[in-house]
Amino acid sequence: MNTVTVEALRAWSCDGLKWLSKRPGQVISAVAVAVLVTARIRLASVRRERRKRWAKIGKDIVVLHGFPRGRYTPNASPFVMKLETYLRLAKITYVFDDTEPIGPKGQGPWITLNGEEIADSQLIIEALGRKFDKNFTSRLPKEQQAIALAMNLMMTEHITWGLRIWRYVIDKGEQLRKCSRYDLVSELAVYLWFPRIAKKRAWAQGIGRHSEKEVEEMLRQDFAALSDYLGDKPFLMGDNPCEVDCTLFGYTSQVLWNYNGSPYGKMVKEDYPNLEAHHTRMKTLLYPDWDELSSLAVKE
Ligand SMILES: N[C@@H](CCC(=O)N[C@@H](CS)C(=O)NCC(=O)O)C(=O)O
Repeated sequence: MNTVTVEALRAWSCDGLKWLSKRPGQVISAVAVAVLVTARIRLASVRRERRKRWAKIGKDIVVLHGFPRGRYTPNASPFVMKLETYLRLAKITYVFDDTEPIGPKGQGPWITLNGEEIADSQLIIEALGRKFDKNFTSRLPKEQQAIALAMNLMMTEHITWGLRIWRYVIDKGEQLRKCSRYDLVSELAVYLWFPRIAKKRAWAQGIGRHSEKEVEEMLRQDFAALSDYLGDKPFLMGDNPCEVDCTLFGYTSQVLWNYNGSPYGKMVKEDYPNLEAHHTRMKTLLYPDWDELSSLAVKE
């Protein structure tokens, strides 16, 4: 390069820098956009790679995508617990993955099976039941099937909301953070974002319009109904566990282990001891590795 060209380049870059220094806002925005675009491209490529890996995991092996393991329970989400318990009850081979807990419908859990993604614990259980011929409820008399359906919905569409109110609105995620092992970003989300979101959603659902005491009483009625129906039977529908027992176990796992300071753990233990006994029965039957799964998070 001759001297004239070098001088021209120098003058040009000085002009450029001067031009940029007069527009700090535009420079910051351009850098921010570039960082965001790069991050999105990188994330998309990481997600593609993960999916390739999950698709190759093995024929008919379920990849269960859930939230990170809990400190006291295998999972702090009742829906993940419900699904994992079903997989164990049905003896379906699965691997647990917590790298992407939120699935294609914007919630967790979800699964990958032979490269196909399925979301929603209930739809997953139904799909697996059909595929592996493991629909336990369908073998029951119609009357019991109807009761199982109603109890399942009472838990997933009613008890869930009451528990969310306690976990996020009353307790502001404090116990959830204690019983989970989240990374810093998730911890911040639980602390700053979840309580606000949960409050809005609970209001929209309707339960958020009631007082704390009213919600507690509603949940007491739900637990009482479950306890009355269970009675002296080992499982809700009789001598053998079925899908609705997995749902109940998902919820008792939360209230008995992850809701310290709430009225619900005490309620189940003291007023509905057959629900606690059901929890222990399911845990003994299906989670011989409960301690390893839960303490795994603590030891790591
Ligand atoms: N109907 C869904 C409910 C799952 C659900 O509510 N998951 C919660 C975690 S326990 C979730 O992902 N919440 C995030 C959100 O709704 O934005 C199922 O049965 O899987």
